[in-house]
Formats: sequence, structure tokens, C-alpha cells
Amino acid sequence: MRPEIPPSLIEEVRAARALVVLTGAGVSKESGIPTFRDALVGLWAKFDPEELATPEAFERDPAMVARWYDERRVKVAECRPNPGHLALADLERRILGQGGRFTLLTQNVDRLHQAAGSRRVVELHGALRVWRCSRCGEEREESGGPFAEYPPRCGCGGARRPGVVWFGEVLPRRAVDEAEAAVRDCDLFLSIGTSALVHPAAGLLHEARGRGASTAEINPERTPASDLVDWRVEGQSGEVLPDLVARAFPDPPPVENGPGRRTHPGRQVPP
Ligand code: BV8
Ligand code: ZN
Repeated sequence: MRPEIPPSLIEEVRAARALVVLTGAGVSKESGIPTFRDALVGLWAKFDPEELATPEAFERDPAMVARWYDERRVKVAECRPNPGHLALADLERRILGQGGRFTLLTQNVDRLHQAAGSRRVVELHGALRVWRCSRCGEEREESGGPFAEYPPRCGCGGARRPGVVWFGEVLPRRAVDEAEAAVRDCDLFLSIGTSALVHPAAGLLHEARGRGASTAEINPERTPASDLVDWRVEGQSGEVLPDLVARAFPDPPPVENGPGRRTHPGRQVPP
């Protein structure tokens, strides 16, 4: 049964002048990527993710932590964006196309939003593909197969670590600044596929509300945000988002007609 989307929320999305979307691991679940808490399958089942995703864990056992992240990186590289990711990329184009502002804040480290065509993405927790030397800081993107050794080594001999934000680590300054600037003047904030437990990302919805933005949550389960939002849509993002965007923007998207010239199908562009 198709999840019910309130018509007033559809209207609010259509009229949004400054839209902020926050996504969590739930948005990637329909791409086959387990959410953070159920990421521990197979041999990892005996670990607590919050134990593994820490600088202390890497300090204690760099090989084991590097292997866990590298296995996730290789698995994610085989995954494709799902209809929820694609709908968010379409939504960005629609809002920008009507002169609005759009920012996609993601806690996800899988880069599937970018693969789906989203451009205004702020990675709050880094990316699995980025690996950084813990000695000299050299950072490189990795898109190949598994590393030959764990932890992988930098040319300087240092151990390379995943370029993600671990528990107990501060978020990248630039990402925090961009997120706060976006939330400061947004008129609509959508929280999608996140358990709203991890801070400071989870605090952004509170900040948006405090600034007078309307807020909505899309999640099959309730979360600590559920009682705070103006609308709650109980459903999977891969189902809800395509429906929400199609109903908010029923016209076909403008066709790119050469550099910078947009036309709507049916309307002739003067020669
Ligand atoms: C920091 C990268 C300063 C690594 C991650 C204030 C209050 C309380 C605690 C704190 C606080 N400030 C700091 C903390 C401590 C901590 C924290 O928040 N702890 C929590 C657990 C209480 N925060 C930090 O340490 C942060 N750093 O604040 O620095 C500082 C420094 C020192 C000391 C103090 C403060 C850093 C946090 C970043 C951690 N790194 N990821 C990696 O990926 O391995 S967070 C990680 O968890 C993922 O990014 C993920 O997004 C997030 C949450 O995990 P999940 O639950 O799996 O995912 P998600 O939340 O997205 O939940 C899935 C949801 O999807 C569910 O609700 C489910 O119902 C839904 N769903 C399922 N299917 C679908 C769906 N939804 C839609 N469609 C579907 N199909
Ligand atoms: Zn190095």
C-alpha cells in the first residue's frame, strides 16, 4: 500500500524557496547497503559499530578497523543509487530551476547521492572512498579493489585510515559551516532515513525549527524527531520520494536546449 503523503506537504515542497534535506543510512538501504546499526553482518556480527567507528579502535587494532572499512568501500562501489537518491537529484534541479536554494546534508559515506546526480551535497561524516595517512595527512580517493595489506601504508610509511568522521571526532569545519548556513535560512527541512540519534547532525532539525522552518520526516520507523516535525511520512524513501517529487512538480522538467537555454516541451524556442 502506497504511503500517504499529506497534500499540504506536497504544496510546501512545491513552494519551497530554501530547502534543506538531511539523509541517513536509511536512504541507501534500498541500494543494498545495510544501515549503520545493521551493517555488522557476518564476521562483524560480534562487534558494536560505535566500538569500531572510533579513533581508539583504530589505535588498538588498525588492521581490523581498516579491513572493516575497506570491505564496506568495496561493497558500496558495487551498489547503485535507488529511486530515492534519483528523486532527490530531481528535486534539487526543480528547486534550483525555480530560483530556490537547495542543500543536501548527508551522514552517508557511500557517495550514492553524487552518483545519482545530486550536486549540492555536504558530506557531514566523510566518505568511504577517501583514505588519509595518519602520519603525514596525505589524502587519496580509492576506487579499486581491496587493499593488499591492512592497514594500507602511505609512501611515508604511515598507516592510512578511512576519511570518515569517527565517534568522538569533530566534523569537518567546512561541512559544519555549510550545514549551519543552509539551516539558518531554510523554509523547509526534510529529515529522511535517519534515526536522528547521532549528533551534531541530529541537532540540525532542532535548529531549523528554531529558525521557523517547516519540518518533515520520511522513515518507516519512528525516531526522536517524529514528535517534533510538522509532517511525518511513514514509508521507505525509495517509494515516498519519487511520489512526493512527481506530485510536487507534475510538469515534465525543462529540456536543456544547448548551453543555458531551457525550454518546456511543446513551447517553440524562437530561432
Ligand atoms: C562530535 C561515519 C564533537 C563512520 C558516523 C550530543 C548529544 C549526544 C551525543 C553526542 C553529542 N555530541 C557528540 C556526541 C557523541 C556522538 C553521538 O552522537 N553519539 C550518539 C550515538 C549518541 N557524536 C560524535 O561523536 C560526533 N562527533 O560530536 O564531535 C565531540 C568530540 C569529542 C567528544 C564529544 C563531542 C561524530 C558523529 C559521526 C560518527 N560517524 N559515520 C562510519 O560510517 O563508520 S555516524 C553513523 O551513524 C552513520 O553516519 C549513520 O548515518 C549514523 C546513524 O547510524 P544508523 O542508525 O544506521 O543510520 P541512520 O541513523 O541513518 O538510521 C537508519 C534509519 O533509516 C532508521 O531510522 C531506519 O528506520 C531508517 N530506514 C531504514 N530503511 C529505510 C529507512 N528510512 C527510509 N527508507 C528506508 N528504506
Ligand atoms: Zn603519509
